[in-house]
Amino acid sequence: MPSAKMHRVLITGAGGRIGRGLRETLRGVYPILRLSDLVPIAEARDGEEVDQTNIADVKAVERMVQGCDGIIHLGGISGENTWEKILEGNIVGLYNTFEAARQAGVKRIVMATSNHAVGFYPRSQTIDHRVTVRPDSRYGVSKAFSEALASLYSDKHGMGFLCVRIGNYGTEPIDSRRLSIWVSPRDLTQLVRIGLEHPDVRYEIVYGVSGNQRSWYDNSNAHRLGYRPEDDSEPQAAQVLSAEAGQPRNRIADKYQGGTFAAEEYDAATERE
Ligand code: 15L
Repeated sequence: MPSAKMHRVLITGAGGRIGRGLRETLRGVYPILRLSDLVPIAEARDGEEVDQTNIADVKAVERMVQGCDGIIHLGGISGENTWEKILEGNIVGLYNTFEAARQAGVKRIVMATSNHAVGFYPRSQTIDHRVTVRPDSRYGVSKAFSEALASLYSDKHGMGFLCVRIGNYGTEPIDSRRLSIWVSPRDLTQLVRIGLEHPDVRYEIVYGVSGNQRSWYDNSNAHRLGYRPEDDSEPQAAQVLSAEAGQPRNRIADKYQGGTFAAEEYDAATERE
């Protein structure tokens, strides 16, 4: 089992919403945070290194991961997009990152996978970490790919992976769907730390959601690893639901967990349960 001692931790996609959040909540937790993005980001403070890398560029990725013990991989495309963009950021870029990490001796990777890897499960079903993937978009397929690639690098090369199927990250839930999949900054931070620091993580899938009463997930695997969420969307529920009352609805978006990701481009003649 790889040692979980983290000296330098790399965050890819550090300029995005989750990256900017983790930059603050992980500040001072590890001696060095290396923060990388495709675009320029705020300059380094004490205990930080800032880097600009396109993860589709192998040589640049090799430099990016050099000297890192752990990686929080948020880089790539973070929503539905053209196949070309998904291919470059979430398939080629992902492969480059894992392969460079292997060569550089990185011990742990926390992979930001997504609820959209399983977004075609109906909302009527509670799913756990063992279900077959059921992506709701090209983006969701790329996240399923990330889980498969992580499994390969774990089995074949002994690297440790925590694949976090992130719901919706933010300070509060923004709509009725997000009441079920919301994750607060402190709860996601807790999960990320489990991924980097837990002594026994070889290959695990967990849901990156707070302790929401309306959750569609059985997150017992996260609990088994010590996750104790501090937040729940429920206190916001009445307000979120009343703000949404009377808005036009989409049958497919409302039926499946992935919401609009499932409904977009949908043209099946019959609905799969
Ligand atoms: C995701 O995976 C996206 O990265 C994020 O932008 C949201 O769309 C989120 O899912 C969601 O489902 O709300």
